[in-house]
Formats: sequence, structure tokens, C-alpha cells
Amino acid sequence: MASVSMPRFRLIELTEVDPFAEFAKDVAAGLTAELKHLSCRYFYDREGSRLFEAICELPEYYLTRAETEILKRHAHEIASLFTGDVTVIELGSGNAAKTRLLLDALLSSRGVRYVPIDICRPVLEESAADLLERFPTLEIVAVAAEYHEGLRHLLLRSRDREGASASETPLADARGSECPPRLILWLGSNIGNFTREEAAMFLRRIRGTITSADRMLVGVDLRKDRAILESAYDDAAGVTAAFNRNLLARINQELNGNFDLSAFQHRAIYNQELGRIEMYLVSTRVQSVTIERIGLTVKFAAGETIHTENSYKYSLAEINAVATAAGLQDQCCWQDAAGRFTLHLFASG
Ligand code: AVJ
Repeated sequence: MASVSMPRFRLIELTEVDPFAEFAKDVAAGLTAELKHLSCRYFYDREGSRLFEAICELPEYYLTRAETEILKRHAHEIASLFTGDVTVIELGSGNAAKTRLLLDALLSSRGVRYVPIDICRPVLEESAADLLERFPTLEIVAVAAEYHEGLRHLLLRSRDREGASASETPLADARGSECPPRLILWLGSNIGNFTREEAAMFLRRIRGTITSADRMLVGVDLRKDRAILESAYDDAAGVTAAFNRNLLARINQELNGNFDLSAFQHRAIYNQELGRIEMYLVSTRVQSVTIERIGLTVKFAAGETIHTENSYKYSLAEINAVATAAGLQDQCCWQDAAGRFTLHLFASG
């Protein structure tokens, strides 16, 4: 764990000692499986994070605009639920563009410590620099880690009371000595990458670490017409296709692979029964690919797929079921005018 100190900014690195080892292991397992798959967590190298930001601006990708609309309209109402200082913890903060709306509303009448957790360190550093300049009183403790890692440290925080030191518990430390209430943000339909069961378990673990004063704000994409969903994940400009293929580019770069990116097609289909978008890369011909660093040659049949992402969509009843399974109380929710997306405020109940 490395940490860099500056007056209003600290960065805590909780990423793997050898990030290639984990990636190599997962790629080898995924590409030798009966149904080939790669984990969507590997989308977000620097280029992937940049492509995802471009996705958020696409006319077809309504999610970001819908959530921004909700935050613009209700940020002050959400901020008013907190009376004193607050610690804002964000899971998967990315460029934190939407978070600015909330931070702005919160900072108008209280002190805020912001704890963004993201797996892409350069993106964390850039967005933190931008926020520090924009908000002269904001304090930031950035955590370069995966959700699960970040959550583990949230869990450690609750053990902090039993004596773990602050350096082992960055989020405890991040919370400060007065322990202001925390607002945990899980925005942008990031919940959609989890199965409903995983989402409930994850929220349940968070619930176990929060106090009755803490709140969680979760952005959820709603079930809707297939055509709208499929074009959101298969845009005309091909940005989502490039985002998907970037996984193969990353294998080429980091693991010495020889994937021919032009021989894999992007596919996004809505599985209505399961209520999820499924993304695939489809081999356009018979081919074999060698990945030197893991000593692996993978054969593909024409039309064979690599499953790369699931993005779950929710009905209000499904959100309710997940919240109930997690033991969370749904305190408030807000939708965009077109009813495409919803923000839910949860308490430990
Ligand atoms: C970052 C997981 C919310 O599922 O909508 C966007 C990722 N994939 N286009 C989503 C994504 C393809 C995105 N999340």
C-alpha cells in the first residue's frame, strides 16, 4: 500500500502488487472455459476509461443524462438530508462528473470529505485535481482499488472501534475523528454489473458497516423497451464496440497476445427474461490466437462468442426485492422525467 500526501489530497493505493498476475489468471480461465468469457472489470484501463467517458456522451446512451437530470433537480434536497459535515464515499467514481452536482450542493453549507474509489488510478488523480480546484474547501482521500477491496476496507473500518490502527483502515481514517455521517454513492447503474443476488449480498455487506445516520445513494437503470436498450449498448458511432474490443487490445498489450481486433464483432442483446443486456465479442472466422505471457493458444470457431459483460436492468419491484434482501430501507427515490432511470436513497433501517 503506497500513499501520497498533500494538504487537501491523499491517494491510497490498494491495487494488486502484481496487477498482471490477476489479469493473466482470469484471462486464461475465461478463454479456456466451455463458454468463453472475460470479466468486465478489465474494461477500465486508461483507454477503456476514456472510451467509457465517450459512451456517456453518446446520444443513444441515455443513462448518464437521465441520472444527471435527477441529480440536477434533487441535489439540494439530497444535501438537505444531512445537517452537519459529511463524508461522501463513491464506489467507481470515474471522472466524477455527476458527483460534482452533489458535492456542490453539500458544500454550500457544510464541510465535505470525499472518498472516491476507482480501479483506474490516472482517472482518480485527474478527477481529484479538477475537484480540488473547483471546490476550495473540499478534502479528498482517493482510493485506487476495486469495489471489493474498497468494501473490505469499509468493513475494516467497523472493526476500527476494536482497535485496528488508522493506517490499516484508510476509510476509517478518511472518516475523520468526529465521525460525520457518510453518504455512500453507487451511481451510474454500476450495480448492473452484478447479478441481483450479488447486488443484494454486496449491499448487505455495506449495510453491516453503516450507522443509522449513514445513507446510500444508488443509481439504477430501469427495464424498458428492447430497441432503446440495445441501441444504448450498440451505438451508431461504434464507441461501445471499441470499448468492448479494447479488452482484446489490453490482452495484446499486457499479455503479449496477437488478437486481430478486426476479426471480432461487437454484439449487445437484451435478454428480456433475465432483464439484462449481454455483451459479446463474436469471432468472424475460424482463428487461433496466441497469448504469449500465459503460454496459451486459443481456438475460435466462426461465430463463437466471448461473453464480456452483463448489465442488469430493474423494475421497481426488483429494486425493492434487492433492498429487502439486503436489509436496507428504501427512504426515497427519484426518477428522470422520462422514467428511464432511478436514484434510490437507502438507510440501514
Ligand atoms: C459502467 C457498468 C454502468 O453497464 O451501462 C456501458 C458499462 N458497457 N456500455 C453499463 C457499459 C457498455 C456501464 N456501467
